[in-house]
Amino acid sequence: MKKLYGYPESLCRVQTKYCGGCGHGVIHRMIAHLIDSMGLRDRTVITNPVGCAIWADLYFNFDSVQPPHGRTPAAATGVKRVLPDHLVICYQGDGDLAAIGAAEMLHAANRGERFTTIFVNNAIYGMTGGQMAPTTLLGQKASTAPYGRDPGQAGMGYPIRVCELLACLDGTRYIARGAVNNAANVRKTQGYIKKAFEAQMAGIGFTMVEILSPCPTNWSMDPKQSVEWLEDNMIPAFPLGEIKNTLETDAVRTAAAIPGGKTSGFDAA
Ligand SMILES: Cc1ncc(C[n+]2csc(CCOP(=O)(O)OP(=O)(O)O)c2C)c(N)n1
Ligand code: SF4
Ligand SMILES: [Mg+2]
Repeated sequence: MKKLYGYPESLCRVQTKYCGGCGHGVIHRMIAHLIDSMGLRDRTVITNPVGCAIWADLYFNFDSVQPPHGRTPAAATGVKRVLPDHLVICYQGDGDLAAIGAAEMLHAANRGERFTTIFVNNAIYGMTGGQMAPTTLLGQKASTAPYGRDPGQAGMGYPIRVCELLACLDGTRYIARGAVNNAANVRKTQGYIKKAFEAQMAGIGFTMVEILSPCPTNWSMDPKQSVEWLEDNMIPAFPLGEIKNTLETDAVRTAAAIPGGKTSGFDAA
């Protein structure tokens, strides 16, 4: 009998601390499944964020590093440079990546560092109780924006579209945005992550997959409402799809530069 679904070896068999309906758990599973299928569990290092995913080292069954808040791209840079044959994953929330760690991410991407960022955008600071993040939508309420985000209010500004921002940097090679609102999008997002991981292992430069993810607790919704809110509000503001993809050209260039090098297929899903 063909086994269609199983518990990934790259996930520990423990109960998570994530709230019901949180997207982090689904995203962990996608990553774990891909690492198993690529046979990379012994050659993977993840740099965990400060945020709700700070506990990721309890859940992933491979090596991890815990840098301070927002400093994961700097740590991932060091790990990847020392261990170039490893898969290095820089896991970040929107507060971690786009607020306190914005400079680290921008410069790591611009330098074309060869790790893969998994950017979990839930439009809020989840761990600390729902403060406004750089990705909070216009009009969206947060504990620090109780009347909704208003660009006319001092200091609030506009939601940052991180993929589009990083796509214009010459150091970036593959930038995509997915979501975990339904099975079809989970599958599509897993395809994006697969492409990014394969590109990294082929030695091609900076790759990132942003994932729109519900935070029912801080959005004050139940899990079903939070998925609907994500579909009605987040997806229009942060369009899904591949934002930048130079992999085919880069694969040819990389293969040409390595004696006996081969191009690798970047088929999604
Ligand atoms: C230097 C520093 N400043 C602030 C904090 C408090 N802090 C912890 S997590 C966090 C934001 C997390 O939000 P996000 O990155 O979006 O992750 P989420 O919990 O939403 O997944 C903040 C501000 C901290 N731990 N360290
Ligand atoms: S607070 Fe939000 S991001 Fe954190 S575990 Fe709960 S649902 Fe997930
Ligand atoms: Mg967040």
